[in-house]
Amino acid sequence: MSKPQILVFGECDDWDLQPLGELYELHYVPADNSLGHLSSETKEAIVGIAFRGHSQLNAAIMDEFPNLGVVANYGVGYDTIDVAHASSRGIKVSNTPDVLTEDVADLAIGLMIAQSRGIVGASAWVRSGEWQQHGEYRLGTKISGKKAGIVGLGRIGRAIGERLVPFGMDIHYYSREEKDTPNWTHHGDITELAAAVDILFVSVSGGPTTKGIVGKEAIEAVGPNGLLVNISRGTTIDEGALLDALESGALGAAALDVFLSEPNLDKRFLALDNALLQPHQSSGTVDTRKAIGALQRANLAAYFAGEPLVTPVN
Ligand code: 8YV
Repeated sequence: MSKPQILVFGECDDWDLQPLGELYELHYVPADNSLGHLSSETKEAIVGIAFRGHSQLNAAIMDEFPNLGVVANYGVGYDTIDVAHASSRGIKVSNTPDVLTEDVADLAIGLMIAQSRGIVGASAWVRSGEWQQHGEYRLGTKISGKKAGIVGLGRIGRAIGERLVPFGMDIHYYSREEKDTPNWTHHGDITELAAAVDILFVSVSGGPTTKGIVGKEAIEAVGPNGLLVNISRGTTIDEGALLDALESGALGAAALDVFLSEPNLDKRFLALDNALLQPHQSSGTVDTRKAIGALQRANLAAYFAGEPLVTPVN
């Protein structure tokens, strides 16, 4: 029997391509996301998409494939996929929750410590010989015992909170509804949360409902001695207001893994010495990336076996 034909959209590690190729006939999308190289026969034959990355998988792209039945996303966030359109066409969509929660939360904690203690700049201080020439590096900010706020208490937000407990931190969070927590303080307003804490973590999922949810007022409420950590999506913060506040000192510091127009981030970020910048790598460990790929394949396998998806989105 011939293999089902699927489109590999975005980069794919060899350890994922190999098992995918055993089960499916693979077609590829080049880096510019163009589809012009695919003949109309191929487009008709494609029944699934293994999707990865942060470009748009919109209605127009889906409609190039009349027999598309499944989109298996590599990642927990599916803000770039038009799920409503997929549902309207009966296309099933899956994501990869849980398997990356720990890595993302680990990086959030790493960013907090690295930025508060100047770890990246201090390393450069040693390498450049400035330690010998000028002595001690600038002093950092203590984090243990401080107040931390988490915007969004889903899987990742909760995992961040759990990691903050051993630091003796007083934990506050924003979510629409109050959640069951070990004495963490709920706020129904993000600016109020930001004003109550020293460090603000942003961990809501992306998409239209959270666009700019952390606005100018909230950013400024974190304050000149505060730290803002974003491991969610660039869209969740008003990026212009964030840049203004970092430039003026209205916000003390930021540690950011995500940006609005990544990887072509706003050049203003590059001139800031109070911003620690990361290349959207919070799930970027070999262990976790292999687990994400395995879950993506498990969803494809379930679809082609006629079974319910393992981690369905719609
Ligand atoms: C992806 C992510 O795994 O899961 C998500 O939503 O943002 C990432 O951790 C990564 O970007 C691969 O595309």
